[in-house]
Amino acid sequence: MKRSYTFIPLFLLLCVAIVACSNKNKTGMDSEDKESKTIVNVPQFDADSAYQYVKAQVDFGPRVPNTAAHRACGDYLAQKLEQFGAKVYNQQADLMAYDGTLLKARNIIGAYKPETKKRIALFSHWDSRPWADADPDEKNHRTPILGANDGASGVGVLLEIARQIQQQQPELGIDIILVDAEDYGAHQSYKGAHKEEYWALGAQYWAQSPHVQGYNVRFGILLDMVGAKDATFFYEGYSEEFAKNINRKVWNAANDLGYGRYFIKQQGATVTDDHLFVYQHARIPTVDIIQYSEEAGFYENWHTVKDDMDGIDRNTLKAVGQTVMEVIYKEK
Ligand code: AHN
Ligand code: ZN
Repeated sequence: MKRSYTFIPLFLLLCVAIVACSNKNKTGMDSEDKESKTIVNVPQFDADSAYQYVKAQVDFGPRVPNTAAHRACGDYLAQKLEQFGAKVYNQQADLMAYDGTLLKARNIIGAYKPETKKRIALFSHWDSRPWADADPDEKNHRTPILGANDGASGVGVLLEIARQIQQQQPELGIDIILVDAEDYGAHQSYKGAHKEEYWALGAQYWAQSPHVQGYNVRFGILLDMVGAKDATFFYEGYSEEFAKNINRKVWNAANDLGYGRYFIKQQGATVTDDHLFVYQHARIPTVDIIQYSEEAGFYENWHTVKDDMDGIDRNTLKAVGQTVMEVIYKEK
């Protein structure tokens, strides 16, 4: 008699377990999860959130190296990456500009899953240009720019991606690399040679001495001027040369998501930008998502005093942010 009391609950438990298992098999969830690894839920990029991160940077004023606004914004960016759970590295360096000015530069790196070998790097420059030397009004040619699109837009998208990563980690390790002193290239009026190496000083420094020894990643994606209304992004020339397959990967992802009106599958300009030096010095194949059109060239308010928040459109931030998330979460 005593034995039957223990036998009955055990028998019932076994029945429940069998039913549970057979139900799971009927839904197909078990086998699907194991067999087709391409099924990943990519989180939804929040464009309102990204917009706020763009605005927060612009609210500091022009982020020109050696200014208080630049220092304060650098602290803000490092603090946000920290808050979003990244391991944060600060690279401080004195970098010589084309005119001999020593720039107190700071690259800010936020690393997710720092111990993982399989990695992707996402880049954007966080400084803004010291002069609006492409402004239609010559009186503005010595005025620093707000760089809402040229600078803050890419960083705003990356901060939102950092926030998303904290909530749901992709399989690969992700490095968010905010480079400084991209936009200190020679003033338009400069009479000397206009060298490529005058641009992207922070990226050149990082690529020659990365934040960790033996650093390597599969590929990189650079965001530059990714916030303007109706922006178009073409295959950039150096990206085609050094990272053609990554260009296809990103543009295919964008088109699959329905962002084909932004991501045009045709070659556009060749642009001296951070990704060139990342490839040259660190051999990391990196593509540049940068606004360009055959009719208008770069962003219409590029290097003018009008590169402010009025030019920032949430729809473009969404197209770029969701596309980058699609790429990084689907990578195995
Ligand atoms: C040149 O004008 C050669 N390169 C521009 C790179 C850049 C500046 N991107 C944003 N601002
Ligand atoms: Zn610029």
